Amino acid sequence: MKITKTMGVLGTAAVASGLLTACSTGSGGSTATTSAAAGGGAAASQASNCPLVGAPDPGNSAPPSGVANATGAPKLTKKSTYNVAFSQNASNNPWRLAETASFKDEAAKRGWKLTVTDANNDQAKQIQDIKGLIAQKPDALFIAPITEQLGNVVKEAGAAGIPVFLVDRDVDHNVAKPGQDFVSVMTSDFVQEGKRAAWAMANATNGNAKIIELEGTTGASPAIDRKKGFDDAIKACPGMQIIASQDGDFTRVKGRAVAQTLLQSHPDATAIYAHNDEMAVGAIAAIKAAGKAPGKDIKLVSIDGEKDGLAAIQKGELYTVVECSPRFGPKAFDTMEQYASGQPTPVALINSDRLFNSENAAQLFNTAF
Ligand code: GYE
Repeated sequence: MKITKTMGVLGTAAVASGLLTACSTGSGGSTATTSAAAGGGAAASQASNCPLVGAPDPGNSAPPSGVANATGAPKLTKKSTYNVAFSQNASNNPWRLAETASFKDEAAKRGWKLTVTDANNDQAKQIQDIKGLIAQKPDALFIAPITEQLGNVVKEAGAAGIPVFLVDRDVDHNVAKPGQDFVSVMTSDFVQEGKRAAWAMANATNGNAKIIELEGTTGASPAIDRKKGFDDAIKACPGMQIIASQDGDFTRVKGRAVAQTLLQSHPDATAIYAHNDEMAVGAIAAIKAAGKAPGKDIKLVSIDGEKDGLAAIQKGELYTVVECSPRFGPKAFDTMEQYASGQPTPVALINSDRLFNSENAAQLFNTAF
């Protein structure tokens, strides 16, 4: 949890750089955020003792301040074209595919050479992938670390003189130091995503919910922080409790299997908080298989903003999705060029994200991935 704290402080910085919105999905950015999830509302707040009910969307976290710039990381020489590499941790969901596509599109647009490896959701393979990429000596290395435990191999890349940029997940800063062992880390504010999800869940349930939580991959920073943000936020609501919480590995198949088991052992459950849309879509199938109605008997909230998530909102099965944009290509390469040109480069950059609900899911469907 030290990492989380560090990110909280560092995270305050990067939005101010002006680069940060580059990764948001299109021009909508944070402005597409709505003031309240569909349903809920002020009238509902009278019925429950939960301050989140009827409150406005907490939105994105405040623009960061006081983020250090990278000073001790390997230098990057400015060139007219670059040879870069991206270590992707998996290709098992639309989010990962959209992220890889964003890197490939952006490299093609700039005429850069890009090598992509896919660790197939396997930490040992990702470590080998990264070692292989280090041996190829790319100008810069982009890594989407599967868990926070990848600090050692990140450090190894830095020690080999390669500037490393972390995207979408973080590593343990006690092992690999931002601005030294790697240049910077770019993510959404996952704690804030968890808070927004809790707010949406409170409004979906009028502040009374027995919640099953489907966690992302154990040890992955979004899983740690989405849990923290949600769990902290619902403490204000005595009627909301997490009755079971288990790793669904960010996948549809596992999300469905875990939801099925937990719905059986907790027939009193009234809500599911899934750390990503894939697990929510899996859970919707499990709810139906259990003879219950998603969106009615069991309220669902999740995070990401994939097309299947927005489609589920339109069917009334999923209440709210907090966006987490996977489109890192432009921001990652802009940050790298900023660094190559010798300009101050923040060690942490935080995205702004939107919120999808029944009021905007149809309209924004084409902006989803
Ligand atoms: O939410 C999930 C993916 O690291 C932010 O990982 C990312 C998460 C994203 O597998 O769908």
